[in-house]
Amino acid sequence: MMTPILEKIALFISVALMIVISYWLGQQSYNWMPVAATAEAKHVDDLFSFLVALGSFIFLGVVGMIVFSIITCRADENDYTEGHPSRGNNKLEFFWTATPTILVLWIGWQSFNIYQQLDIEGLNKIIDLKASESGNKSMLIAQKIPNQIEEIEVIAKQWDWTFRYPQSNITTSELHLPQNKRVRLILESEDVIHGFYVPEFRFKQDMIPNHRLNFTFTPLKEGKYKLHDSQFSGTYFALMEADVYIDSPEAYGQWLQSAHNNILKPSLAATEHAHQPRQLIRSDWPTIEPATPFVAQQ
Ligand SMILES: [Cu+2]
Repeated sequence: MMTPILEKIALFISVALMIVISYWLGQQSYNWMPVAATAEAKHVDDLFSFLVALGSFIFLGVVGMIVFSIITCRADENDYTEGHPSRGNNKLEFFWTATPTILVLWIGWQSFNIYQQLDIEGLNKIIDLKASESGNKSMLIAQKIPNQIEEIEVIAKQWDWTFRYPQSNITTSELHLPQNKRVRLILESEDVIHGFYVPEFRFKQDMIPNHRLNFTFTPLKEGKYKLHDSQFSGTYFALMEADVYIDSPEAYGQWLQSAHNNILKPSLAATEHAHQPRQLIRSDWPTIEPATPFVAQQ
């Protein structure tokens, strides 16, 4: 048996140790993610690290308590008396009601803050309503739209991505982004709900038919990435992929020059649909043919 003062010291040391280990795990979690290719990715990684640290702390606390109890609180063999009652312990009730409430509020608050730092215009408008009431709206919009911004339209249809560069009058099947420059994506869907998802960008946004959503961000790391559809948008949705490049300003300029005579890639879904394997069992379920890629319409 430990004396009360020793118990307090042991508790203090184990909590301190738990904080150190949780913090360390939180820092480790930055390496579990793919490369962070945009400026905004940092916010999402920070939130993830915070959640990992918090989760580790709770996990260590609960498991530590169980292990501690197993070692120190064993009943003697043949001892069938009831244990110490925890019912009616107001202190304990208060503790395990207040702690999760505060934790959940804290997580919600952190997530909300990060979401506000991401510049999704269709959604920010709702939050801006309050500012417009007090007459600050023009100021807010002025802050939000810097002079130098690259606008790119992203058009999704079953199951093909199309990118339009209105400032350069280019239409392509691969997305090129200029490094270190603000980019505004204008997301549009022509049929059903699709999801724009590049893991390295930490950016996943649903695209809703008849509803344009603008998203502004800054690409940072040069390289080739892959765009996926994060929504189940039909039979061939898993083939709904596109190459995404972050180019240095010079390479981006060159690409814009050469893109007019670019060889455009055929849609993966259309190719797959054309080469359907012979099946023993046919379900004859109704399905939708892949939309013709825009190349064929020219
Ligand atoms: Cu889709």
